[in-house]
Amino acid sequence: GGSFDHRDPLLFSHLLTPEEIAVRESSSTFCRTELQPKILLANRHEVHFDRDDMKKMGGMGLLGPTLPEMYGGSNLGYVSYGLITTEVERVDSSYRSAMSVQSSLVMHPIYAFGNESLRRRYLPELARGDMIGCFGLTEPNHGSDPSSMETRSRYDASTNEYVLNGSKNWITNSPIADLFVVWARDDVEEGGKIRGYVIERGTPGLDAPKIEGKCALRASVTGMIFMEDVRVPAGNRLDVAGLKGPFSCLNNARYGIAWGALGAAEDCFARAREYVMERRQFGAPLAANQLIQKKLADMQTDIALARLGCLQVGRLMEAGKASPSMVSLIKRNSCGKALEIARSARDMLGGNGISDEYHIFRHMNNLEAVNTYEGTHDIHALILGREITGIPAFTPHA
Ligand code: TGC
Ligand code: FAD
Repeated sequence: GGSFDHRDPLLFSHLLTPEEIAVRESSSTFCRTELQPKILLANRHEVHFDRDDMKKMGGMGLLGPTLPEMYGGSNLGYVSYGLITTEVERVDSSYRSAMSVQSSLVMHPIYAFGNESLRRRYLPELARGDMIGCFGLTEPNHGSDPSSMETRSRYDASTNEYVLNGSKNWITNSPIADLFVVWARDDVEEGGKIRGYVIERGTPGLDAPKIEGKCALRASVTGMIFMEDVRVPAGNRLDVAGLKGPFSCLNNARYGIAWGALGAAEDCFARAREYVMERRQFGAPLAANQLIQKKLADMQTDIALARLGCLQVGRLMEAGKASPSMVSLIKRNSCGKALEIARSARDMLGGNGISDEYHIFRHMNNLEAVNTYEGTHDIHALILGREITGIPAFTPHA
C-alpha cells in the first residue's frame, strides 16, 4: 500500500521527469527568495511592475521557456512551462501575468509569425527581460468578441508602411512596454482580415496611459493603447491572417494560466490549513471542526484533480495532439475552482482574512481578474458548449 501526502495527494510528482522536477525546484526557489518578500508592499501600494523583476525572470530562463535556445529560449516542454507558471502565481498572479504576456503573447507570435529579422531583433532581448512586451487585442467596445474590433490598418505604398488607427483597453504592461504586439483589421480593399503588428515604443502617434484604481493584480500595471496614424514598417507585420493569429497566442497563455491559477489556489489552501491548525475557538483548534475539514477536503480534491487535467493537456501539447477547446476546459476549471478556493480560505481566516498580511485576500482579488481575462469563465463554457452541441451560442437569438 502507498502512503498519503496531503501536499501531493495523488502523487502528481511521480508523473514528472527529473528535468521537470529540477525546473520546478529552481523556479520555486527563485520565486520564494526574489518575489515573495516584496509582494505584500508591491500590492498594497500598487507599485509599478519592477523592470528588474523581468530581468531576473529572464536570467532564470523563465521567459519564452518553450522557445529554441538560438532565440534566447530554454527549449523546455509545455509541462515545464506549466510548472513555472504555478510557482510564479503561487506568489502572485501579477508576476505570472507579466511572464505569460511576455512569453505567450509577445515572444510566441514573433517566433511563430515573425520574419527572421524580427525574430533576431526582438526575441533574445525579450528573453533576457531587457525589453518588455505587451499584447493589444481587447478594445473599449470589444472584449469577449474581438472579431468586431474597430482598430484599422491601411497600407501606404509610397512608404511601404502600415498606418494604424484605433484604441485598445485593459492591456497588461502597456504603460511600461518597449514593444507592442497589436491586432488590427485591414482595409476592406486589402481583404478586411485581422493581422498583427509589432510596434516600438516612441513611434509617433502611439500612447499607452495607465488605468488607475485597479482592485486586482495591483503589482502589475495595466493600461490602454491609443493609436493615431501610427506608422509601422511593412517588415513588422506578422505573417498570419484572421483571428487564428491572436487565438493561437491565447491558447498558449490560457494553458499557462490554467496551471498558474492552481499555484494561487494551493497557496490559499496551505495558508488556510496552517491557520486552522493553530487558531483555537470553543476550546479546540478550528481544524477539529467538521465544517472546516470539509472545506479543506474540497480544496485539496479540486486542486489535485485540476492539476492532473493540466498535466494531461501539457503532455498532449508536447505530442502535438491538444485542441484549443481542451485548453478552454482547463483554463475555465482552474480559474473557477481557484477563485472558489480563495473565497473559502479567506472565510476560514475570519477577520484576519480581510488583512493583506495573510495574503489570501490578495489572491482572491487577483483571481477575479484571472477568471475574466483570456476569455471569461462563461465564454469558455460557450466554447465547450459549441463542441458539445455543434451550436454556437455566442450571439443571442431572438
Ligand atoms: P471562431 O469562428 O470561433 O474562430 C475564428 C477563427 O479563429 C480560429 N480559432 C482559433 N485558432 C486557434 N486557436 C484558437 N483557440 C481558436 N479559436 C478560434 C478559428 O478556427 C477560425 O479560423 P478560420 O481560419 O476558420 O477563420 O471565432 P468567433 O469570433 O466565433 O470566436 C468566438 C470566441 C468567443 C470563442 C472568441 O472570440 C473568444 O475566445 N473570445 C474571448 C476573447 C479573449 O480571450 N480575449 C483575450 C484578450 S488577451 C488577454 O486577456 C490577456 S490577459 C494576459 C495576462 O495578463 O496574463
Ligand atoms: P465583456 O465582453 O463585455 O463581458 C462582460 C460579461 O458579459 C462577462 O461576464 C462575460 O462572460 C459576459 N458575456 C459576454 N459575451 C457573452 C455571451 N455571448 N453570452 C453570455 N455572456 C457573455 N486584453 C488584451 O488584449 N491584452 C491584455 O494584456 C489584457 N490584460 C488584461 C488585464 C486585466 C487585469 C484585465 C481585467 C483584462 C485584461 N485584458 C487584456 C482584457 C480581457 O481579456 C477582457 O476583459 C475579457 O476578454 C472580457 O472582455 P470585456 O472586459 O470587454 O467583457
